[in-house]
Amino acid sequence: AIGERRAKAERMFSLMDGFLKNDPLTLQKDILNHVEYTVARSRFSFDDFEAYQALSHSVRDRLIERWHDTHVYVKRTKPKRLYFLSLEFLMGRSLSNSVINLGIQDQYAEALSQLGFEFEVVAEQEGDAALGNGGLARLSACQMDSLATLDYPAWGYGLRYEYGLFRQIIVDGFQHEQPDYWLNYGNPWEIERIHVTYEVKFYGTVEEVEMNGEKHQVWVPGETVEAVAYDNPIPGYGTRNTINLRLWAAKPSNKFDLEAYNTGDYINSVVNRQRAETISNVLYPDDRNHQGKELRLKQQYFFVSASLQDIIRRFKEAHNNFDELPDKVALHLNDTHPSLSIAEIMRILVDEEHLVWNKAWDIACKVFSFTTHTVVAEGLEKIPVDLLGSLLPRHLQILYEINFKFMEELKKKIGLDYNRLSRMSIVEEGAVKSIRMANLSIVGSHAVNGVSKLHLDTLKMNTFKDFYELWPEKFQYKTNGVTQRRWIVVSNPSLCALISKWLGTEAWIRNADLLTGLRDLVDNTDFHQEWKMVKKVNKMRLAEYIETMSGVKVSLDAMFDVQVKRIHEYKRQLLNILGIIHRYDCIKNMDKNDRRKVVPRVCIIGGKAAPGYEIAKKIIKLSHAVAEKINNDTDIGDLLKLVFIPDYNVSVAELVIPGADLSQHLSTAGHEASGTGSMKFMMNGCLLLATADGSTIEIIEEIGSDNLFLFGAKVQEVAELREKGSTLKVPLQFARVLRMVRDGYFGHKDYFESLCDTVEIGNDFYLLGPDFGSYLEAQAAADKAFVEPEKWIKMSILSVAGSGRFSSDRTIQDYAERTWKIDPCRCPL
Ligand code: 9GP
Repeated sequence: AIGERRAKAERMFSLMDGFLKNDPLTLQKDILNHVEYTVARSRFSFDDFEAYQALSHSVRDRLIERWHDTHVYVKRTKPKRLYFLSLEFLMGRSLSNSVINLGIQDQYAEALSQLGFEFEVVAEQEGDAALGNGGLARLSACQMDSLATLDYPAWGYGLRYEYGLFRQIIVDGFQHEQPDYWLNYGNPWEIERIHVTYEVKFYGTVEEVEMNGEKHQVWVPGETVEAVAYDNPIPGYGTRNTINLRLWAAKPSNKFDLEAYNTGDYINSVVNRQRAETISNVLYPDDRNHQGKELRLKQQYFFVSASLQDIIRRFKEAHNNFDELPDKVALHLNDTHPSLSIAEIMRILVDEEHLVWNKAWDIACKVFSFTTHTVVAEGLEKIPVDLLGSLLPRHLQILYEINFKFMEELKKKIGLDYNRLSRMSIVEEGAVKSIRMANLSIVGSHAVNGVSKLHLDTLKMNTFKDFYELWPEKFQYKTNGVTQRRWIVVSNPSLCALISKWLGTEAWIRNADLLTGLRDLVDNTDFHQEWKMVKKVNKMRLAEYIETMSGVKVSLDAMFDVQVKRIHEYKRQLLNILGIIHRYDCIKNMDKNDRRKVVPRVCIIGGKAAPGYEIAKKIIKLSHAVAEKINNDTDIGDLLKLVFIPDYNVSVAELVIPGADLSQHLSTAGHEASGTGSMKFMMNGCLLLATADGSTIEIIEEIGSDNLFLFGAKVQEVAELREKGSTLKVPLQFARVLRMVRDGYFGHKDYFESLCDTVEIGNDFYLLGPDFGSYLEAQAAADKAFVEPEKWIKMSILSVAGSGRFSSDRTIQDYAERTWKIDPCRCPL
């Protein structure tokens, strides 16, 4: 039989032309073939979008080849594997990133140009895959890129939402949400795996049965849905390794509801089956509040169940003993969204594989690790027990059992300290009895990670203090990072070329620490000239975009000052807008002479507000109202402009970030777990104006406080300031600009009243008033530096030079070595 198999394999191999070739001529042929046979258009007549479709299919062929090789190699070498479980991945576009990582961008550009197309124009045809909300989701995408590049044997698991994050459209300055049915035009980057399906069960009852004289709990489900796998190959850079992001879609199960069919209720039974698909329909658009929604819980379990079935099946193919699971499998919980995995793995091991509880629990605790992305306890997920018990009755029993055993252990350690016991319990008693997902994740994981040093300190001292005191060794931090492949190579090709030219190598693309080499060039005036040109090119690109989007013409000589991120009170976009009003007010009151000294600014704000977050929506409206006033004031001219960039997403970020001179990160100290936008901006030579929050503290360690503009209360001062309440002193300028808004200077007097109330003395939780003075000082320092171009350029170079530490490669390597204990597994060329 082996001989037969080998003969067959040899024959197959002889039928192949070997691996796909990457010379421009072959690529042209491939593109044309895909135009004709995949897109089914005539190869003599196709447009940019059809060219994009054909091109991406030809790239996909190459990805699949490497994906297969990686898969086969990993299967053969059997290393310990990482499975990264995340309900959100904000991938953005794939084309440019893929051809760059495959190392065939130039060949494709040439191939397309010979066919009469331009690569950049064709690449613009791609829509964003927005299967996530904000920081957490984009971080997952960066980490996938790093896992592949560093050759780790890893897979991501998530959900294939049919509607990604809503599209933001602005009508009269108000945010409206439109569904993002991103699959409308097909998705060439995914591979539907019709043969990889699992049944996922919901509802029903638990029955006790006796087997071999022992009692067993058997879950008799009330509804079954099918999970179908969609694979998304993720190529590494400078390696053949291409890993997999497996996303699940819900389909009606093939099990027929015979009774319904027999009673002749055919239409209703089809409609009921169709309901199954709603599970993976839509991404929840709120980035931190998911409390108590049945569909959300269904999504979580659906993705957890399908992923674990898949992982366990793969493990069992190669092993016949669960003792080996912790040596072969690491399961990472990206926030609490996948934390039901802990109960699910216990159900599988105990109910299905018949392991004894303690053994199963020991295995579970060894395989799971957990990262939290939140700061405040109120932001942590809780699931009402009633909801969980009805949807997943067996899991509720398991969760109670986990908690019971944990509480017994705890009592032995801390005695009958009931307050502490109740704080640490997985089950929260109270008006709505709930399961605390963070407590579950901590109890069931061997490592709990914060996303910056400061974040970990906050977790240790406040949020998870009780747990830290119990298990100090579990708590670690891995400061976030972003991938330089996406955030320099793809989004800023001119800077990429400049860095490679002056460092004399492209090795920094795989090893961002090499960027420190730029420090040696900080005084080189030739280098400065080229640096300046790069920024100018990117500013031109951004200015064109702004004009197309908003009709506002902006001057390239102005400082481009950007704040783009989700709109949240704690991120303090309102502080920025009030600062802009102050600037406007000052200019209006200046004479001609003083106006000559003003540094012209283009203030750019962008970001989405969760659809139900009223105050955030008012902030968006205020920025439009202020923009209208300022931009139409001919007396001010180019001295100040304000633009709101609608529908901020990954591909818009790729355009905005390289063009920014200054970027603002204004969170009240202690509220941003890490922040990753700042890292992208610094990688692009943009200076930061920031509070000492999240990973900014580590950015300061790296580039020095002289190379950014720091302001605001420190984290240790925040509580004291809050305690002062209505006795707090705020600068007169703050009271003045707030009054302008209240008095209707920008219209909509009544509408903005409640927004102004949130920052009035005594009510100002995020401390805009107390921080306003130092904010204005930092802004003044930025103006001063901007008019000394040499100084500004040096600061800009040093920012990029110090950004290597904030590469997601560093983060991932740290996780791999200290938490997951996995080794690279590099597929031979
Ligand atoms: O708010 C945090 C942000 O500070 C952090 O950088 C990011 C990645 O760790 O996660 C964000 N959290 C979320 O997006 C949702 O909690």
